[in-house]
Amino acid sequence: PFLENVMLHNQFLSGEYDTTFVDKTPELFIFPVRRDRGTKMLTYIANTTLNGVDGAEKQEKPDFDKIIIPDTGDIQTQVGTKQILDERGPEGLAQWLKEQNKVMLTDTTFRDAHQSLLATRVRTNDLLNIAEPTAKLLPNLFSVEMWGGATYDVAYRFLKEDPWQRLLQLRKRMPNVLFQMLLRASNAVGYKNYPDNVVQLFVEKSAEAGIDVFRIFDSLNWVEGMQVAIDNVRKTDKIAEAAICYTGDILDTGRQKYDLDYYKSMAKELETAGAHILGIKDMAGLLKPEAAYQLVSTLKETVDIPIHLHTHDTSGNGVYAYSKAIEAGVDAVDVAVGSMAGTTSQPSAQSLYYALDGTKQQPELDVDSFEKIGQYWEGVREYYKDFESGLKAPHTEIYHHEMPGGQYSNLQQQAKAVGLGDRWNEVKSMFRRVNDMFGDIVKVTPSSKVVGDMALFMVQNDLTEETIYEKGESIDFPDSVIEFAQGYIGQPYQGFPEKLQKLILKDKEPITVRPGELMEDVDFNEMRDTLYNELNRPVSSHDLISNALYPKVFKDYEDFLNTYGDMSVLDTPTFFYGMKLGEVIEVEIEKGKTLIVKLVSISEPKEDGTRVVYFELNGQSREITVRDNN
Ligand code: 3PY
Ligand code: ZN
Repeated sequence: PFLENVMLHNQFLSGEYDTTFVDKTPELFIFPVRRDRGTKMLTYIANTTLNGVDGAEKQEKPDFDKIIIPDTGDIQTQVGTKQILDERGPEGLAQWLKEQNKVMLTDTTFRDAHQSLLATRVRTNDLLNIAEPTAKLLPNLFSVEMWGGATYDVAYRFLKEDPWQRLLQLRKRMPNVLFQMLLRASNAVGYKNYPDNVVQLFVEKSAEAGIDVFRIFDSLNWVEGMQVAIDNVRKTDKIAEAAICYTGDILDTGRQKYDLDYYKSMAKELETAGAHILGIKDMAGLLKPEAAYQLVSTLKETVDIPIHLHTHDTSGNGVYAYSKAIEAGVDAVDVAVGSMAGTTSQPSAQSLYYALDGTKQQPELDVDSFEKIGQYWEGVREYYKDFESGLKAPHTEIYHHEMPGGQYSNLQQQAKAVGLGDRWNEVKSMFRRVNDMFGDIVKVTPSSKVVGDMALFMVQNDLTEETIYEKGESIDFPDSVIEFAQGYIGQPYQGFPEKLQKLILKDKEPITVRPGELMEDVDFNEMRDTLYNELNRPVSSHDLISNALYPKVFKDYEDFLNTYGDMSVLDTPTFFYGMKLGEVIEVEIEKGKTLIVKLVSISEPKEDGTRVVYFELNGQSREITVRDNN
């Protein structure tokens, strides 16, 4: 009754309320649902058991080894970098980082590592189980990268869970270490530029929900495109880590577009733009060891702010590159827990630790703790084996195709989906060819997606560079390619190749200003009213943001919730594979409320193609009828 009173209060009905309360305690606003939660959940399990998880082929549920969560005994959570930020502010924290003699580590296991190895599919449930042990066992980390990049979209789209809940729940369990996210500047966590007030609200609410370090980059290294994001992060008193995306090869004197001077001047610009930390984002792992040494030494002389280096270990040279960067004085580097490291992911924390034995910069950490946490991840990784890229060893072709680590497994999935699985080598070579056709551009989300889309398009249609120029007038290019040529994701360094741009655009006019300048602000008040009517519940600012960023994905997620309820509570094998006959699982649907589910039997198909799936739910028989699509 109390809640109903609140809900019927005219301030709620008119939508004029402070949404912070709704943002932080969404569980208070979930009402007795029309169909009970148990039935919805059984329907999901029955459906997945018979038909497989949405979009994937049905598979027998494998027998996974039991997952071992490290025992933290009576270890208390120690204060860490989060408390330094809270006490000294972003400038104080940056100063502190610069003063450290030992290299600091960011652990990317919760974000980039699985984005790069497992197509971003790791579910919140598997993160929550290791969150507290990570906070307790690794209190000396600089930060944990756990949000942003592709995680936002994938959470809603494929995992059917709320990325904001992931952030809030992790924050509760990890109060001592800085939380870091990857922000694609004006593209936020999407693939296109959004109006400035969307970026502003996104940053404000992310900071409020627990993000401390915003690594901001522009997919074309266009500093003008980063300013709005940097300014908004600064307003929240959190850390603006503005990043340079590293592309090409400064050691290759035959390729001068991106030379040391280019990086120097961009670093200076980012410092002037308000960066607290300078990021070097080597998203494809192209930074060779000697290049790392030269780049970091030069940039250390160029800027006063600390430098944080990110790489991918695709070539196998990651630890060597880091050790040269550390020799040159880099302040922090990104690593992943060993069993989630290597190849397209970050270099292994443990490997780096041992590689630095005998040096004064060796990070201060308990390497055995990393090993224990690594054992957990080794088990969990098995759940996601269908999403592995198949890359089993160092891959030096990366120096040729330059595909970002986070894109490799995704583009491969996309290629398979359009029937180009067996022409993957061609797609990779085409990726590089397209880069050169576009004038040698920075390739990182979303510009890398444009290059990937164009490469797939060309291979699929048997087009070559020559035929593009011959037949370009009559070719309908992919939408993302047209938007890129229009300037909608920003301006590439030294401009677009004009001839190709004209072929792609035909009679469309390109823009040369920041896309945000031409876009109207989103009217969030109006959106809140519309959503309130559609969703029939109070609308949080998180809902507004998701609806502004991904309207279709967000609506599909809401539909899923209405049909099945919140399935983030399921264990991962059950979420992906359903249940086996006779199997019993426990599901904690909310704190202190656990359902015990047994799959008893499945009937033969009926004439209408449905089967009855017989369960026991807390000892009571339940029948669910679902269509068998096989
Ligand atoms: C992302 O934008 O998701 C990336 O990881 C880019 O490297
Ligand atoms: Zn990365």
